[in-house]
Amino acid sequence: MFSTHMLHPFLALSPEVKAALHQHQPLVALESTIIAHGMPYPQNVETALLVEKTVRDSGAIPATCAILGGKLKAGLTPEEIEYLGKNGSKIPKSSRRDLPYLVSKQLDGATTVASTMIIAHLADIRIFATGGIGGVHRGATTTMDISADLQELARTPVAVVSAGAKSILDLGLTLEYLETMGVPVIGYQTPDFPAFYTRKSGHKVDFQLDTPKEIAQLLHTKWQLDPRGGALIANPVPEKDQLDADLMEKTIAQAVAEADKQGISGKALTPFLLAKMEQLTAGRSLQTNIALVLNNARLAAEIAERWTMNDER
Ligand code: PSU
Ligand code: MN
Repeated sequence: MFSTHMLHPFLALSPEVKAALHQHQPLVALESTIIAHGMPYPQNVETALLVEKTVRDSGAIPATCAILGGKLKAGLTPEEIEYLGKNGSKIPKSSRRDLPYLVSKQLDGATTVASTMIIAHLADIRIFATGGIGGVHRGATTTMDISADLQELARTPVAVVSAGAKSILDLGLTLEYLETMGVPVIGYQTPDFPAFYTRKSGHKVDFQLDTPKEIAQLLHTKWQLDPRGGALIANPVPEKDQLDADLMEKTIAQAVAEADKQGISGKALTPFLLAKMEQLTAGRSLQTNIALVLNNARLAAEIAERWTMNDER
């Protein structure tokens, strides 16, 4: 029997991802904005390949997503990952609103959490691992800068495993927004919403679950109740890789002030802040970033495995 993902005109699955779907093997979607805009070359490519390896070692098949030549790709070759990483900011960062243009013009794009969720959904992949999601920016009460990632979590049925979100964002408002949009926020083995570089943000999650099995059960139940919308699985950075909270707060304030001074806004803001943070911490934030992405890849693979075991498709 063929599912709809075989028929979508703009979707291009790698042979490995296609085979995994047919054989009902666990799959984990991965994004590419983190490659092209979230980390410097060559660490971005090394990390992307290591994330894929981690997913495999944990028993699932990785499906790194991007737009290449106007195709919505799920599953990239190492050469394609190298291409995205090497060209970095020359590859447009692409969220939901960018897809029609890039696809109709047959261009390339690095996918954010939002657009990776869209591709994952078309490909019938339910679990997605990243570093941090976009959210409500500090100062959003006047700038209205709210990441399209949050709307996507409200409408597209994919579960996103992240280390929370960076406090370059207003995490309180981000959680309020998710509540309004009906998105469950699950803490993995923690009652705290993590702040990316640190295990705690001062905010709580809605629910704590302690095993991949329980998370998979919650997702099944959620999608039986209502097939729309995703969930956010918050997986704190490992203790040993955590950065000092006070130092990070100072650094973030400095980065945000610098963005303000230079008038950076719109889709350029998040990449600007990420690069600034790395510069201000002399690369230490990058090490933490890599560690937490790998940690998320592992958990996502474990959830995907449980998900596939009781998948009634
Ligand atoms: N936050 C990070 N690292 C990232 C991003 C966010 O810590 O790489 C990227 C993700 O791809 C996310 C996007 O989906 O930035 C959000 O951008 P915006 O705020 O413009 O929606
Ligand atoms: Mn924005």
